[in-house]
Amino acid sequence: MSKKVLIVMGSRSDLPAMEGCMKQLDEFGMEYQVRVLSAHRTPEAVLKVSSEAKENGFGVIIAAAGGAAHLAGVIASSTPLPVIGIPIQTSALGGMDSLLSTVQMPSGVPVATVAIGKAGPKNAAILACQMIGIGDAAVQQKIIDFKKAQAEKVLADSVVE
Ligand code: RP5
Repeated sequence: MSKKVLIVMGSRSDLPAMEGCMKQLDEFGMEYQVRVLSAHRTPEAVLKVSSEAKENGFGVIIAAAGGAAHLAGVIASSTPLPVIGIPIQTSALGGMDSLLSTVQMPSGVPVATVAIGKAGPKNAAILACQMIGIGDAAVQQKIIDFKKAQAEKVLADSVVE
């Protein structure tokens, strides 16, 4: 059975930004669970969910937060699973705050950080499937098909007149 993806976001206010992530996982037919938990408001709950994620059948964790975005890093501290961090765009600082606090992890605790803005959540979903696809040929085939279709779409519209 394929491993699931665990999505954790810091607030319900992150949900609209995260729709592209869920949509992409749906398109791959990937099973996932979504939790709203905060590194600052509910730290014990974050650590419980992340430390139990592997035994609960998850293969990758996607963590999205904005501002002082410590969520992905805290999750990465407490699981052997790969963690993908999504820096949520903020009104105060445009998401540079989220990006730097997600990406600048200390040595030994990596977080694979994707872009601020629309591409980030979608790419997090694709990257999660690529990771799970290493050990699951059916999932990897979906990535191969996706990339082929994407390239064909670009090539079909490559002449600008
Ligand atoms: C972060 O603070 C959340 O991930 C969210 O992006 C930001 C604002 O949260 P709310 O005040 O809207 O709940 O922890």
